Amino acid sequence: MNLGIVCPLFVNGQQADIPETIETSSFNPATLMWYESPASIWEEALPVGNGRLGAMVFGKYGEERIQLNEDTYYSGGPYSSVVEGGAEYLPEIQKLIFEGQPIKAHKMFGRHMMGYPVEQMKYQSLANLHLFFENQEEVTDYKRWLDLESGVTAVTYTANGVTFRREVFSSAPDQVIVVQLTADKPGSLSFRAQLRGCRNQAHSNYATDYFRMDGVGQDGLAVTGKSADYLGVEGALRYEARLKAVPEGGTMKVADDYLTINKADAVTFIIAAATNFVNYKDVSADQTLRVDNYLEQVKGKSYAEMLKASVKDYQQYFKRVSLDLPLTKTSYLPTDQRIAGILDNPDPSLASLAYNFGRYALIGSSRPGTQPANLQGIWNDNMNPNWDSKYTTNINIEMNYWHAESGNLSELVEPLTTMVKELTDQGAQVAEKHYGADGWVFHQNTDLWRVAAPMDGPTWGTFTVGGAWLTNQLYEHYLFTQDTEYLQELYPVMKGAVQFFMDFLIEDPDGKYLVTNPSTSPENPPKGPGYEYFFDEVTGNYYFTSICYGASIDIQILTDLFGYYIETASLLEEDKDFSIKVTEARSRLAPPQIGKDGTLQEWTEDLAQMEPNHRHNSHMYGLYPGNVISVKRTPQYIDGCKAVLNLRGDGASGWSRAWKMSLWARLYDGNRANKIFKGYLKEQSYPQLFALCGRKALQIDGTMGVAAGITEMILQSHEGSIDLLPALPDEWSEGHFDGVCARGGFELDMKWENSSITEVEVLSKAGKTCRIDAGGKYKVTTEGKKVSAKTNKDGSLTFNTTKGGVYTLKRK
Ligand code: FUC
Repeated sequence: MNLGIVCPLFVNGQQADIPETIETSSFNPATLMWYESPASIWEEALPVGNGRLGAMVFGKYGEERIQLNEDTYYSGGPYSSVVEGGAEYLPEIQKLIFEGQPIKAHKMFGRHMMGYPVEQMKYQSLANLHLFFENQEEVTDYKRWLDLESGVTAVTYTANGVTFRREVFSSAPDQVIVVQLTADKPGSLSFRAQLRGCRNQAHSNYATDYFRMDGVGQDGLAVTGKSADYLGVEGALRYEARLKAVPEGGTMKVADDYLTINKADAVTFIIAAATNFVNYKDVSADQTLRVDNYLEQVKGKSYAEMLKASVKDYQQYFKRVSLDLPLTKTSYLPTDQRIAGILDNPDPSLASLAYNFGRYALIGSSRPGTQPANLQGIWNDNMNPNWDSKYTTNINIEMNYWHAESGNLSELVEPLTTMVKELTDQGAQVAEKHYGADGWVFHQNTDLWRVAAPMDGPTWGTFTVGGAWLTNQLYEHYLFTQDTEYLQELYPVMKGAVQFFMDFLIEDPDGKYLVTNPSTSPENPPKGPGYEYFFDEVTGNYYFTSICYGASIDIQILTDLFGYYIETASLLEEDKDFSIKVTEARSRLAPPQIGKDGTLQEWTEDLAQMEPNHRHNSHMYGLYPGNVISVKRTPQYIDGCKAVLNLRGDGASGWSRAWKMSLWARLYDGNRANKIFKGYLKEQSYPQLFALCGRKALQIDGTMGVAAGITEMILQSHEGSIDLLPALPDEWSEGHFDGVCARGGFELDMKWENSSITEVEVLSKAGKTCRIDAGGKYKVTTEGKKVSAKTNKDGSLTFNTTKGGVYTLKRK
């Protein structure tokens, strides 16, 4: 079978076109996505991104569309959602909840404790580049692909005897998107280009944005505009996207807002874009000057030079890790066919591709200095995107970063760290004004402007642990890197998060435990006394309420947070007295409980499920991504966890399934995790492996979460040791995983055959003691010399390491 793919490979840094076949098989199905037809909808287009600038490339003939994003282009401007006076209602709300009157409590919370505006700003599409080619109604030999080795997407086809090719990438070093058009016959490139702004759709009542499309000189196009006013927040962003064309041969003309190329041999487009955003409080930059500077910096650079720089930069991240799983014949099919056939045709290597794409998506949407990856990373073509394409933190944004540390992409967590630090600003005001508490608190939604108050309504907005969860997530950065300077930087964030809960926690009605109140187990209505779907006279709508006290997720998140805080305060020798109080409070947090039905309770009270197969797995936080429940340390809860997961089922939204993969992996059931993965591919994945949420929303959390799940199936490190192949599916019987990271500052290269480890190489980045369970007996050496290793009761090995040392484990 000759695939006829002309795939961009890089040999010694040089791009080379090499036709690949399954026989020669240097085309790697774990890093190449390819298709035989263009994207028919935006959700099928192929993404490129440099953390700040994103593009979705349709790969169409006749009329090509390249949709563009800039990561700060949100509606509105600096604003606050803090509302004065809510704190005085808190005791009454708490009382109502303890007395079993959730609907009254819900209404009171809704009227007095919500932030305003009650929703957030939206991330919007910047522009679209359209290319109009004549005589391209029919084409042959069509292929488009995304090469994860280089970060370049391309399309090629033949029309009227000429083979055309376009390549697109988003360069981090040059901060521009580059498009190159070529043809195999000189003088064949004739087309018109237009850069179009995006108008807010009519149903957005609050939108008063504007944009202009213009030609620029003899070789350019521009779109300039202002962000939308929204929910009473004035659009304070100004933006500019500019395209500069560099043709080879032929002629070029700019008239009105079209750029026309006639009979060129090749054309390079450079697209620069910027807004006036400086930070969440400051929009004083000059977007035009920024664009001028970006274009000035690439002046005179050839396409090949820009490509080489971009690929080199991208590969410093991507090449750190490689995962290979068994290839089958199916692995060589176009990616959409591989996905469509996954339930019938074994193709373990598709998991490698999904893993690699999860890393690709993070490299493309979160770089030091950019915004963190939002619900859609940075890719969004809609002026009213699903859930505003912002930051939802009752699962989604945390999930975006689950694979970052193990996936050797530690630096890419920086935007999240910065966001959390910035959230403490309004977060401290919300703590004081809404709760009368010290420290800082953040709920379930935020946007570019870092609002922190309860949002969307009490059913969602009573989630007080969004900031605590994010803080735990950032602590993982320390666990993986052992970077104490980072811990020092994080300490005020951790302390502030703990301070809030030390004030907010309250004794439960029996005076036994400390609990949160109000609380919610995200978006899941309990069934129990007082819990009904109810009619609200104010809005005229039916609602359900999830308001309660002591949702298990809160307690588990706080168990981790307080534990991490106590360890950190001791390590950094800070706040001894406060730390003692936190230790006491931690010991009084309600423990995990098994309910009457044998499941792990979702609430401190043993309430039933209104929706047993709800997509959120909130009370499983402690099993994953948290570290409260584990097979080895708390076996008494494991049957209850399995019962929850069986009740939830293996379906639901993309991110829900991704989460279940990791949960089953932590329960050591790799085959179940693999089954869920395949169902995810089939039902909740777009053809380029972006995840779906439900029926049609593209959401990137599932994409990232799946990469984390695949990792947990092959390597875990939350039990105080590095556990290899803890949940390996039967189908993944052979493989290697190189460059993967574990807690304690270790980086591993591992290889397995017949589902058993054959060889492991451990790089110790922090010089810590290494405890590792590779399943069997191993000889440890470093630089050819034997290392003395202790065999523990559970069969794992412990040996000392030095910083920078490489240790080889060979099966005895
Ligand atoms: C959570 C989920 C929804 C969606 C939204 C962005 O609230 O419950 O399914 O993913 O985030």
